[in-house]
Amino acid sequence: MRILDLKDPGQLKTLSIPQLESLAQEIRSFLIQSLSKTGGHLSSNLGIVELTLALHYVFESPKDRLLFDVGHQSYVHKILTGRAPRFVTLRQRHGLSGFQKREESPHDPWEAGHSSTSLSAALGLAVARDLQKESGEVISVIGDGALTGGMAMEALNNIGMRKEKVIIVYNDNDMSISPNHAGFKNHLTTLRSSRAYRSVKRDVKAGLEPSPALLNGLSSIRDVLRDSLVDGGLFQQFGLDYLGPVDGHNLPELIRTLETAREHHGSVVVHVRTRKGMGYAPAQQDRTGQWHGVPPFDPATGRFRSSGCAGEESWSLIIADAVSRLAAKDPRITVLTPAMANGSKLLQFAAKYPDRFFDCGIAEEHTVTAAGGMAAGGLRPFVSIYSSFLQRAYDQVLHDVARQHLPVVFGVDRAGLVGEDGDTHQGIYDIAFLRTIPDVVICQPKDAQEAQDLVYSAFLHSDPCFIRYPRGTTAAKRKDVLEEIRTGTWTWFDEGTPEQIVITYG
Ligand SMILES: Cc1ncc(C[n+]2csc(CCOP(=O)(O)OP(=O)(O)O)c2C)c(N)n1
Repeated sequence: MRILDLKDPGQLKTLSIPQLESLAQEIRSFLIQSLSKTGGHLSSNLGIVELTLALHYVFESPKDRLLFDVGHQSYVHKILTGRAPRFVTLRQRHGLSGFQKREESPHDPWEAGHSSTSLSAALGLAVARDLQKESGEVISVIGDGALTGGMAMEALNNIGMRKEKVIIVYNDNDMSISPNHAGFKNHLTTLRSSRAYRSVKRDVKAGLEPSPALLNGLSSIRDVLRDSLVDGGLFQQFGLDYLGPVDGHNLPELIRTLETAREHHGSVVVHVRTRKGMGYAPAQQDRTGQWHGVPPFDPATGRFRSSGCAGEESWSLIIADAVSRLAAKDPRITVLTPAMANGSKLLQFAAKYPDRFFDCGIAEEHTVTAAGGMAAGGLRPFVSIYSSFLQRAYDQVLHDVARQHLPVVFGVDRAGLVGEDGDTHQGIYDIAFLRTIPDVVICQPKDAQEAQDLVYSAFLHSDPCFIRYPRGTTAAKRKDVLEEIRTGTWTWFDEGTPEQIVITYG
């Protein structure tokens, strides 16, 4: 089957497993070729090819509603729902969105861009279905990164106590953008060594003679016990039934398990283990997150085609560097990020000061309040956060930080227009909502020197301070010395004519 001929996911139903497997490989090649020209979210989509095929094979979209949390991993879904020919326009003006979009297709029942919303939305859709006596499954595909978001936890808690059926497909690849620093991973290890698990294991062992055959059997009994006690533990504590873990690249196993979930009465979690970047070596080996969202690249060598200008450096790097330099002299400085260490160029700081670096997961609210706590305890936290994601933490900025006059410095990254990620990611609201909060400073540098001077000045300030800076690069002209910029001061650039005055910032 040619990728460009795929019009409707119903076409998959007649395919055999080997045909589906070969289609999976064709989809991977298509993704690599296409994204090498346009850029986009490569790794997450390579990892979810078989899972998306299995979902469309088992369920009937659009009657059954498929929600992809964040939506950055919905490319395979787009291909299977007739949108492959539009991939040349991916993430361009009037082109194919990089996320699910309701106006783009009846197969997109929900849209996002910000993380951890799909479970709440799925519950809402399930309630609407049941109250209006409609049919169809509601299925949310959510990654281990997105599951670190507080909203997802709130939704799990609520779904677990409701009668409306939601199928939760937990796409576990151990990675957020970069490795997932969430307690989830540890949850598995902790439970594995928990007293309950160890005592069941001991009891099973004690009742059996240790012959090799029995020991093999014992391991599978142990695995079953482990899976029920361990992997599903978290979900079962929320009152949810659990299936898995399933190999996310094994189509027959995936199909069987999803069919069981479809026939299951009540909400159920299907735990799927996938490999981010599967099938393309540079992406599959990446642990830093640079293959999560890529610019155009050479598929043969895996080299990114540079989009930067000579003699320029990224705003994020200039800011992160300045924080790092100040941290060398001031041990009170800590850095927090809600899962954006790579994008905000914090990896060097993390390596240099591991005890003072906090990747809090995709948890903006928690990040801001944790920084508030650090400030109340005498530290000088720097919260690096994308403008668009700071929207999530308005109340934490207002209630937890600003109201208490806590000296938290915010690096508001990707402020202004961001381009390809589209409307969900534009950094265009922060000025409006931060201005409603008393006693905070909002500023924006005009060049690299001013950027590092503003970082220096912000740490001298005793109230919250927000330094906005855009995506992209600026001329790499900065001195070694950092100087204070006082609020209420300005620079004249052009005397001009007395009738015309332009006042601006940044
Ligand atoms: C509120 C919010 N914070 C941060 C992001 C940036 N972001 C996009 S995808 C992603 C990682 C998602 O990880 P996971 O859910 O495990 O999916 P994977 O890419 O690993 O398949 C992050 C942090 C976002 N989209 N929304």
